Amino acid sequence: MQTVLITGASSGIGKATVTLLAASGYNLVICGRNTDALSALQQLYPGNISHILQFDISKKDEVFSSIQSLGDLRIDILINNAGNAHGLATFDQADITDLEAMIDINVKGLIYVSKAVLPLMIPYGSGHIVNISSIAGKQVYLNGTTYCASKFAVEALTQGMRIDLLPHNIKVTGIAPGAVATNFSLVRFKGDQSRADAVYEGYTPLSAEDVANTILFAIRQPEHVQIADLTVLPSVQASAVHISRKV
Ligand code: 8X3
Repeated sequence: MQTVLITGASSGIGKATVTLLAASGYNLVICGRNTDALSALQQLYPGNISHILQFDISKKDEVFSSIQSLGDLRIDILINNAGNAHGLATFDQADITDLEAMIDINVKGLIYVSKAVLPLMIPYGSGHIVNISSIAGKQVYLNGTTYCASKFAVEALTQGMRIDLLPHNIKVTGIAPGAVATNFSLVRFKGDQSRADAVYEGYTPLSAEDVANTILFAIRQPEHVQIADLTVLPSVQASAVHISRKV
């Protein structure tokens, strides 16, 4: 049974991926901040979730000590899923703490987790890292400058890791979803439900399960096949800002 370590596991794309991968026969190490939600998930799939790790991805020491508690457990697949957006405003108007949070979580957090997990992958001679990016990592849009910058960084990290980890036989996949109906927008708009709902009005967005399916597709390719880069959009979305809505 292959072991998958996934961040941001307690909700959204992470939770849907845990559910799908558990049902598909993987063993999971599920990571997040919300222990109650992680424990509830483990109770649903006790045979497929061997470990729960509670840490704040933006806190370097927490990330390293938590992952080091796994000892020499082999991690076959790392899914760097945790990430979010804080605010939607022009660069001059944006709150500096929001901008820092996005860099700390989406970029530095991904670096911390990857650096902490690699010693559980490299000695075993193979591995696979899946980085969840965004359409915002492909195109910059109005009001999204620093969120987009954080996801452009994820794209660069994905490309660079693929080069640097080649001698270690580690595949690296980037998955860039467009609009996905999760609590992403609720977090971005700080709990403003009507503003969050408006993001997904008048069309069918992707579900968290749609993205989980894409992740499963990428990780269950034969050993000699590396999915480098996938952008996944709702059928009516053509770019970060072009969505055909029926209103
Ligand atoms: C989330 C998608 O378009 O809001 O990463 O940036 S978008």
